Amino acid sequence: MSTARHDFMTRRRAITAGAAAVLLGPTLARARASSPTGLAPWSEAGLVLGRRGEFTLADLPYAYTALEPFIDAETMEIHHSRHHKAYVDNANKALAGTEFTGMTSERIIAMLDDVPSEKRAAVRNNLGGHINHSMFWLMMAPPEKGGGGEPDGALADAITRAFGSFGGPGGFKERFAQAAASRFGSGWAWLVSEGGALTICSTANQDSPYMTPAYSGGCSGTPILGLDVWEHAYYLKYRNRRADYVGAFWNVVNWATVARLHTATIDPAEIGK
Ligand code: MN3
Repeated sequence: MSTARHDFMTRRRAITAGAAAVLLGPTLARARASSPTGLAPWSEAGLVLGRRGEFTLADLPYAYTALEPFIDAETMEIHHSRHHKAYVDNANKALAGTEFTGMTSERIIAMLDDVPSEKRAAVRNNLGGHINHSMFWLMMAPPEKGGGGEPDGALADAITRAFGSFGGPGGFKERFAQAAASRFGSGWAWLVSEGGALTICSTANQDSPYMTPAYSGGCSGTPILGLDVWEHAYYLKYRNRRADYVGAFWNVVNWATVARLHTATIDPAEIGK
């Protein structure tokens, strides 16, 4: 690996590990204090490949019914307890006996070229699915617990700088919805940050902005907001009306979490605070 490449990967790993720490917030501080394993603190939430070679499926931080009527309980239950669980189980199968023990999911998917070729597709799809969904659940909140509304502070300023406005014509919401609508088949729409500068992009299947551009289709950076546009995420309630699901999503976006993730991409010293 060249020095420049190595520096890039080291920086990238520091940033991605920090994003996981910020997502989990105070839980991590408790985990750090009590963890007997010596693993990174967010291991308690399943984002580190444990010494037994296993990721775990964390409980949602709210009930399956909590995002009603915007996202229905049956969809949430199937999505989390079956789809996400399958990604966890299959990622564990693929990574069993490999050298990645103790690494975060974000770090492993950022180094797919280092994964043995016969396991690479399984790791890309299933570990990608695990990290994407782990973040997705935390990027939403019930409206009575802070979901919806609009961002403020530095995040609002960055959005205006990048897209002209939050909700105006041609602004952030319209462009993000367009990215979600135009992703053909299954995938994700993302708001990503590089050093605080924001872009909107989308990935296919379970590819992630944490992956290198060759895998992410050029949608790279630290994801701070993601929307699952697989049919399993909306079909029970919205049928083929993906745009209606995207419209409903704005009612449950956890902007406080998005803002913390954004801050961490500007100032890594904020990591873990
Ligand atoms: Mn999904």
